[in-house]
Amino acid sequence: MRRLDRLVVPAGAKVKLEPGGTHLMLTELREPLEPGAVIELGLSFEKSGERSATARVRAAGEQM
Ligand SMILES: [Cu+2]
Repeated sequence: MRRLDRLVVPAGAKVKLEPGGTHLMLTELREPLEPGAVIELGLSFEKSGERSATARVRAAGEQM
């Protein structure tokens, strides 16, 4: 795994974030995440500003 400081998303394109590929890794959490919970993520884009997205927490190794 290699940390990216930025992820380039060309205009009009989609980038899929998923386990085993490019993914988000949440670190330094204030509390543990419970599988099945839905969390809100704050995303910061260079040109389109702040956005939010939701994600369902999956157990490690859980199939998509
Ligand atoms: Cu990772």
